[in-house]
Order: sequence, then C-alpha cells, then structure tokens
Amino acid sequence: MAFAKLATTVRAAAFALALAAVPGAVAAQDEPVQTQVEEPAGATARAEGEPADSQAAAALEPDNAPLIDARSTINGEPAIKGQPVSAEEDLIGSMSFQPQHNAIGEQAIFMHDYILLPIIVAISLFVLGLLLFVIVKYRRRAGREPSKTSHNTLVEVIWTLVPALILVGIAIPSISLLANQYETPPEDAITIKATGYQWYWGYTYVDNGGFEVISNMLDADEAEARGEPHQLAADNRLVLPVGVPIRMQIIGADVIHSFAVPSLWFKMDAVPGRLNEKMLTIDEPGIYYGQCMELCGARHAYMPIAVEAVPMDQFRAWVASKGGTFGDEETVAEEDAQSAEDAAEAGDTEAAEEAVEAEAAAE
Ligand SMILES: [Cu+2]
Repeated sequence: MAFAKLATTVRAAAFALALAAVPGAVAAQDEPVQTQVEEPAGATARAEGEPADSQAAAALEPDNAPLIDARSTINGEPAIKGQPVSAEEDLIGSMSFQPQHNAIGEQAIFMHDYILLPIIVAISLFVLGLLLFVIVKYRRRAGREPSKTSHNTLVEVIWTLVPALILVGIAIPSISLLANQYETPPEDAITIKATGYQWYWGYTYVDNGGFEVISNMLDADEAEARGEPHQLAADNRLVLPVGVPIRMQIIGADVIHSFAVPSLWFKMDAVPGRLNEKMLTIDEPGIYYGQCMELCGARHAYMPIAVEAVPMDQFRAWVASKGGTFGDEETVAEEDAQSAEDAAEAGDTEAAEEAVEAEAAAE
C-alpha cells in the first residue's frame, strides 16, 4: 500500500517537472530574440564592412516607422492580408492555403481546389469502394470455392488506360501553371534583390541607387506595440509597389535560405553564389508575411519576411526618403543639364546658371 502511494507521488512529481520544463524551454528559445533585436550584430558588421556607399548607409538609419499601420484597414479590409491562422481561429484555414493576392496564386489555388482535390477524392473513394466490395463479396465462407481468376484482358487495358488519361488531364493545366510561375519579367520590371543572411534578410533596391534595407525580427513587446504577430513582424519591412511586375532576385550570403511569402504564391531558394530570379506582382496594398523556408541554422525560425505593398507614388516617395533614385528621374535631370549647357555655350547667362542648378540636381 505504502509502495503504491510512493509510486503515485513519484509519477505526479515527474509530471509536474515535465510541465515546468515546457514553458522553460519556450522561454529559453525566446530569449536570444530580444538580445538580437537590441543589437543586430550582423547588420552592424555589414555597415562597417561597407564604407563605399556612406551616403546610402547614412540614409539607412533604421527608422522604425512602417508605412502601413498593421491595425489599420485598407478599403474596409484589415491591413494584414497574408499571415497563417491558428486552428482555434479557423480550423479549415489552418490546414489549407492562405488566401492569394495575385493572379498566379489564384491560378494555383484553382488548380488545387477544382482539379487536384476532386480527382484525388474521387479516386480514393472509388478504391475504397472496390476494397470494401472485394472484402465482403469474396470473404471466406463455408462451402464456397475461391475464385481462380488470374487474367482479364479487358480489365487490364482499362486499369492501364484510365490512370494514364487522368495523368494527361492533370498535366495540361499543371504545365501551364508551372510555365506561368516562371515567366520572365518584362524588361522594365523593378529589380529588387533579397539576400538571406544568418539570420536576417537584406533588401537591395538595385534600380533605385542600390541601397540596402536590413530587416530583423521584432521582439514580442515591439510586435505587440505595433499590433503585429510576433515572429512574423520585422523592424524594416520589404517595401514594394503594387500593380507592377517586380523582378525579385534571391541570393544567400552564407548558407542556403529560402525566401517565401505564401499569400503571394512566392517561394525561391536563396543559394550562395547563385542569383535566382522570379517575377512577383502584388494586386493590392497591404502587409504580407513570410518566413525563411530552408533550415539554415540555429535562428532559422527567427528571420521573418514582412512585405509592405504600397501604391506606386508612395513607393517612389519612400525610395526618395531612403536617398534612393529612379532611373527615369536621373535621365530627365541629365537631359535638362545637357540642354542648359548647350544654351550656355550659345552665350545665354541665365541658361548657364540653370545648367549649374540642373547639374547639381542630376548629382
Ligand atoms: Cu534562413
């Protein structure tokens, strides 16, 4: 009796210990996040290692004011458009794809919902039915001879042809979807390079003066203060324009990462020494969250991607605020400078002054 009591006590103690250890482990995981965000060592080291573009570096002081408030609404919808949902919030949604926000995502969801899923369900039910039929009809019974059938040409032809035709039927929309996903971006697409670092992202605005924005995960308190989900929110988001094709270039700086934003149907590996490219278009302004999707080391789970899609004029203003430029602006300024210089040579002093101003503007 006493022994049984002792055993119960030991079991209860072990259970309590296990319970205590679980939140402990979670807290231990969370801890380096805070220290990392306070002092993003990688970002600092990088800034020091790149004195070449000091002007751009100065303009890149992390200003933590996002363009879109995560708690606001856009056209009556929540500003956060792409994020995973928990099973408690939405059981079906937690098991399925996130709602899509561009044409390619919608095509992919159509392929899944209206082509693959019905075919898979129909085949599974048909095979299940056949199995049940055979199990019941041909079960062992007293006084019944087992069937000795070994060949049936008609049945064999059917079970070879029908699956082959089903596969061909799936292949047609599947190949078109695959081709659309890897369509080459048009020549005038805006190029943005995402670099995976251990363990944060860097976004280079290649066409806009080449400045780089370093994006680190926000800690729980900061994310909550901004009304954003912890472990998806980032201090500096990837700002992108809506409605235009974007040439996303993806590369890894140290190990293989993967740049993925599920609600924009975008996923591409970030491989060191290899510049991967894929077109991205976003239909509507909003915030879209993603994560690194290639196991890249200890803090793989703490390098979220926060995309902030804004209208083109807002994007231009943001680029300008970062000290960036647009190709067309440069051309216009250079042309102005050139025509004014020509006028100056012809002896026009007013035009000469303009030339100096225009040159300054061009620089
Ligand atoms: Cu990674």
